[in-house]
Amino acid sequence: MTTCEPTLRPDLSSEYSLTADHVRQYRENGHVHLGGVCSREEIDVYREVLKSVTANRFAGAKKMSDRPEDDFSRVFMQTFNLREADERAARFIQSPRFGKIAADLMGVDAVRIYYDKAMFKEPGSWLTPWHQDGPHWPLHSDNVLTMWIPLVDTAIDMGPPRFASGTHRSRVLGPRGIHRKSESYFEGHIRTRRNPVVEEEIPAGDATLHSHWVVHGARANTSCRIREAIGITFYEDGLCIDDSACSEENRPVIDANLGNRRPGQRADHPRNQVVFARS
Ligand SMILES: O=C(O)CCC(=O)C(=O)O
Repeated sequence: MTTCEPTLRPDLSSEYSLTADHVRQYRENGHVHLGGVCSREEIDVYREVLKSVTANRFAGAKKMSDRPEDDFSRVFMQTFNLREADERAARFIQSPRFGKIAADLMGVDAVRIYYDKAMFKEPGSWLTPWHQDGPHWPLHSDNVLTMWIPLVDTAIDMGPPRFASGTHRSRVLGPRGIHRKSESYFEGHIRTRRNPVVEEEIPAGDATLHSHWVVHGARANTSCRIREAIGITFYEDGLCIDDSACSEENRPVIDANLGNRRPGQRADHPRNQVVFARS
C-alpha cells in the first residue's frame, strides 16, 4: 500500500516552538510537559508504525497473573531500540524536531540517542516505582534526558509519568534500581523534603522530558486501556563513558547500547546517532 512507504510519512523536521519558560521549567524542576510536539495526524501515523514493530515483540507476553512478581514485567511491557528494527520508526525517533528540543532544554550544541524504548502499561499493570535513571547509566553528566511520548491520550488512571520536582539538583539521591525498595525509599524522601509531585494527563502528541537525575515513577494502570508510550533518551554529544555507577548485572546490556565503548572513551558509537547539531 503506498501509504506505508516511509517517504510518505511526515518527516518531523519542522521545529517545535520551545519557549524560554519551557527551558526555565526544565532546568528548575528537572522536567517539563510540552503541548503539541506532534500533530494528531503525525502521532496517529507513527502510532501505527510503532505498534507494528512492538506487536511481534510483545506477542508472547504471558497473562498478567502468570508473570513473576519480583521482576519488571508487571510494571509495563518494554522493548528497546525500535529505531534499529524499522526505517519508519527511525524516522520518528531520530527526528530533528525531538533532537532540537532535547538540545535546547539542556543548552548543548548537539545530542545523541542513548536508546529508545516502548513502554506499554497494560490494564492491571502495577505502578512504576519511584526511581532515578542516572544512577544506572554510564553517562555521569547533567546533560542526559528522556523524552516520553504517549501514542494515545493518557489519562491519570492510565499512569502517566509523575515527577518529584527539584530532585534532579542533588544528582544521586538513593538506591539504584526500580523496585519496592526504591519506591519506599523515594516516597519517604519526597515526603520529608516536601518535593512537589507533578502528575498530569498527557494527550497524544504532547511529551514530557525529564532529567536522568529527577525522581520519577507512575501510578498503576487502573483503566481498561493500554498506556502506549515511547521513551527516547538523549545525551550531550562529547560525553565519555563512566560506568562506575552501573551494577555488574546490568553492565552488558548498558554497554551494548553504547556500542561497547569502554570507560574513558567517547560515547560516540555510530549506534548512538547524532540527531541534532547546531551548524
Ligand atoms: O513510563 C513509565 O511508567 C516510567 C517511565 C520512565 O521511568 C522513564 O521513561 O524513565
